This record gives sequence, C-alpha cells and structure tokens, in this order.
Amino acid sequence: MSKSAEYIELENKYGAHNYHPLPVVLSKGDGAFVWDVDGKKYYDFLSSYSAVNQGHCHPKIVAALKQQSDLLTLTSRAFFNDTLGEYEKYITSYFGFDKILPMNTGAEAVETALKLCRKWSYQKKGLAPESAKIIVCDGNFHGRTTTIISFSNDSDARDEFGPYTPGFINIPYNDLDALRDVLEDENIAGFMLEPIQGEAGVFVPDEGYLRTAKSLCEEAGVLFIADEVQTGIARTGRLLAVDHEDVKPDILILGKAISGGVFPVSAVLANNEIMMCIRPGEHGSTFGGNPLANKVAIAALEVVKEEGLSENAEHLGKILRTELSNFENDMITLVRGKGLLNAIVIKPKNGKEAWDVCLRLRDNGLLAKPTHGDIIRFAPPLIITEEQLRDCISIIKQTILSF
Ligand code: IF1
Repeated sequence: MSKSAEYIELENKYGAHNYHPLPVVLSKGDGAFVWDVDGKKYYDFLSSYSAVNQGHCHPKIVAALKQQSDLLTLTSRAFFNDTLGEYEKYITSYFGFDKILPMNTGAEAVETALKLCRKWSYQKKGLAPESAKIIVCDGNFHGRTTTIISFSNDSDARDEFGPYTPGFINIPYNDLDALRDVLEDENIAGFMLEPIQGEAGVFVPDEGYLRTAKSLCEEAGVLFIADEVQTGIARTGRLLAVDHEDVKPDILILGKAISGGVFPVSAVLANNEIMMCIRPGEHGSTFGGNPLANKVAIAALEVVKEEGLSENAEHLGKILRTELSNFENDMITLVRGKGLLNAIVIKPKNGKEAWDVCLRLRDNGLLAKPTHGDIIRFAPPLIITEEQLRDCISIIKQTILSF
C-alpha cells in the first residue's frame, strides 16, 4: 500500500466522514506550494479556503507564533495580559473601528455578530424582547453552527439538524427590491451578507449592490453586517471586499487569513454605540484573544501591507480571468471572480466533470476542489508571482484540453 493510501486509511478508519477530500496527502507547505508525502510538489489553488492568503508557513507569522509560545500561550479573559490591548489597538486602527471582540473561528465570529446585533436592537433600537429579525441571503454560507445552518438553504448543511433557530428572513442575493420590501418590517435588526458569496460559487453581486444595500439599511435603522471571513484580508484585490464600493459596515466579521492560516483567529469589529451593548459576563470564549492569536494576527496583518497583497491579487486576478475567458475550450462555461477569489463552471464532457478535472489538475501539479458539483474555485495564495500564476494557467489549459 502506498504511503498516501496508508494515511487515507487512517483518516477513514478513525475520523468522522464529514468531508470528502481530494485523494492527496500533504505534509509540507511553503508560500504558494504544498508537497505530498511522496515529495510531489503542487500549486495550492484553494489556499485552505482563503485562510493562507499570505502563503503557507509565512516565516514572519511562524516566527511570531514560535516567539510567543515560549512566553505565554493562554491566560483566558479572567485576567489581563500584555498582548491583547496591543492587538486590539492595532487591529481597530487597521480596519477603522472603535472596538474588537476577539474570537477563534469564523462561525464563532458570525454568532457573535448576530448576538451583538440582537442586543443592539433591544437596547438601542428599542425592539420588543425576542422580536429581532435578521435578514440573510439565499445561497449564504456563514459557518456550521446550529443557528447559522438554521438560515442556510443548502440541504447538505441544514437537513436533519433541526429544530432550527428562529428570527431570520431569507431574501435573494443581489436583489435590492427584495431588500427594500423586507426592510418595511419594523422588527428588522440587521442585514448580514457576504460581499461576494464564496461557497455559492464566487457569486459577485452587481456594481452598486453593496453601497445601495448599506444606504437602505441606514435609512431603515438596520445594521449592515459584512461577513468578510473569506473575502477579506486582500483576497478580492482590496483589503476588504466592501472597499470596492467604499462601504463601511456597522459590524465587520473577519477570520481565516487574519492569522495567515497559522492559528485559529477571528474577530468582530464595531464602533462603541454597538459594541458597548455587550457588558461583562454576557459573551466570551476560553481562547478568544489569546496571546498566540494576538501576536500571530498582528504579524499576518503586517504581511498583507508589507507585501502589497491586495495590489497583487487585483493585478493577477485580472490576468487569470482574462486568460481563462479567452481560452477556447468546451468545458469551461463561465469564469467569474474578483481579485484572486475566482471560480470556473465546468460542463461535463464524455462523463467527466469538475471532480475529474480536479483529479487531473492534481496529477499535473495543481490542487483545487470543486464546490456544488460543477464549480471549481481558483484561489491561490496572494503572494503568488505573475510567473507562477502563468505557469498555473498553462497547467489549467493543458488539463482541460486533455479531456
Ligand atoms: C467548511 C468556503 C465553505 C465562510 C464565511 C464564515 C465561515 C466560512 C463566508 C465559517 C467558512 C469554510 C468552511 C469550510 C469550507 C469553507 C467554505 F466557502 F470557504 F469554501 F464551507 F463555504 N463565513 N468557510 O466561508 O468560518 O467557522 O469555518 O472558521 O465548513 O466546509 P469557520
């Protein structure tokens, strides 16, 4: 049995089957590359779902982890420590908000934002207790907790996990009329959305959608909540995807690449009028704001600016979409995205579909994974060079033409 097969067998035997990974076993990562247990090298075109925007094992971020791990890893929030205030000051000025509530995973940050929005609606908007409703979009993906999947319309994510949390209204994404209609309801507390829908297949809304949605929410006294867990941290060619339309959310949700994939770190940012609605003892987390997370996140955010990741993503994303859009072939029916968050839609050929394309891309040295059957996400680390990207484009073209 091959080494890879042994590792795969271990995961099958001892691990829950909550994923169906592409059959490749990775053991090393560096920048835009990963290596499997047999030493084969691949371009990583998924970036761990946009968590390693800074590239695998970025030396500056790993150094921050190593240094802090010899000093103090965790205090809980029962006590102060000498890293949290420094981190809070750094990240709030980095994104332009008064305060941060530090958490660990994206879903935890989304849950925190929902609780904060509800709290605000009772304390500041004056809604009746337990009457708050939050608008979300069809095709959303915000995480896997019971409350979050309660408003998912993806049957894989939602079915047989009921009973479901009430207080959410689904509207079509990228539909301002639907938003206008539902904002007539006096009990709306907030509107949460992904500025670009990742899991739905990199669905980019019309130009102006975010800006108009924000102003409609402002008029209605409803909080505009941007889930930038996947689209943030330079992925779409600007620091935040909402920056493309100069929109400032009332609540900003970050995760994934806020740590460069080195440690689980997430964050909710808001100004005092909202954030101060949560008082001591009303929300928390054992690991939220821990010293390792704080130091790693500062380093990871410094890398974004020092290495011009937004500009690189903007520039290389245009090349990727142009090359693939002009590529004559009969399998790629659509290319879409922004910055280096892109996806192609595959039309099956001779019974071969997106999964088969990903298997052959793997054989040709590039790792990507299909989502929702016929969509393949192309999201390399933002540190990839133009030369490396063009190498990847030729791998993709050769692979498609080989069917
Ligand atoms: C999986 C993809 C899915 C997210 C947004 C919150 C979270 C995510 C916009 C929760 C997480 C991950 C989760 C992972 C696959 C991946 C993903 F879109 F990125 F590809 F599922 F849709 N908001 N997305 O994208 O963050 O709790 O995971 O840290 O669950 O299969 P998390």
